[in-house]
Amino acid sequence: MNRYHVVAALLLSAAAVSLSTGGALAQQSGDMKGMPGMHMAAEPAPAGSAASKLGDLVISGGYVRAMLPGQPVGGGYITIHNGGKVADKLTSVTSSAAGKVELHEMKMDGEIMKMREIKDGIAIPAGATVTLAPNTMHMMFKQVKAPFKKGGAVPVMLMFEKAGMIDLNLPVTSANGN
Ligand SMILES: [Cu+2]
Repeated sequence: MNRYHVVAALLLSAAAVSLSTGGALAQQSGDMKGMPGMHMAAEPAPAGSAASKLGDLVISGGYVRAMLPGQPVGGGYITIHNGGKVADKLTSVTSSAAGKVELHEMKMDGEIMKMREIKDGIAIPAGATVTLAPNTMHMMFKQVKAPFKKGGAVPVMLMFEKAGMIDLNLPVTSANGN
C-alpha cells in the first residue's frame, strides 16, 4: 500500500516530490510485511483538497483513492489542524457517494497490518495537526454507489463536536496500481 502511495505522489508532478526521494522510498517500502509503520511519516502525500477553514480548524489535503475493479470499499485521507485553544473531535463523516463512511485506524499486529473502526471519533487536540494518511488512519467508504475514478471528486461532510460540519469535495487520485 505504501509503495502505491509513493507512485500516486509521483504521478502528481505538481506536488513537491523529488524523483530521487520517491525512488528511494519505493525501494525501501517494497516489502510491506517487514515494514514497521513509522516509515510512513516521511512520505509525501498527494496534492489534495485546498485548505478550508471551519471555526478554529483548518482542513486541507483531502483526497480519496481511485478504486480498483471489484474493490468493495474506498479509502480517503485528510489533514486537520486545530488552531484554537480548545480540543475538538472529528465525530463522523458522511458522503452522498457512499452508503456509509467509517473512521478506521491501521495498527501493526505482529507483522500484519490490520485496521479497525475508531468508534468514538478522532480527537483534534488544541494546537495539533492530525493527519489521516495511509498506514495511520483513514475514512473508509462503504456501499459505494459508483467506484471512485481518478480525476473525479467525492463529496464528504465532516462533522466535528465543536466546530460543526463542513462540506468538502475530495479529489480522486490514482488507484494503488494493483
Ligand atoms: Cu478501513
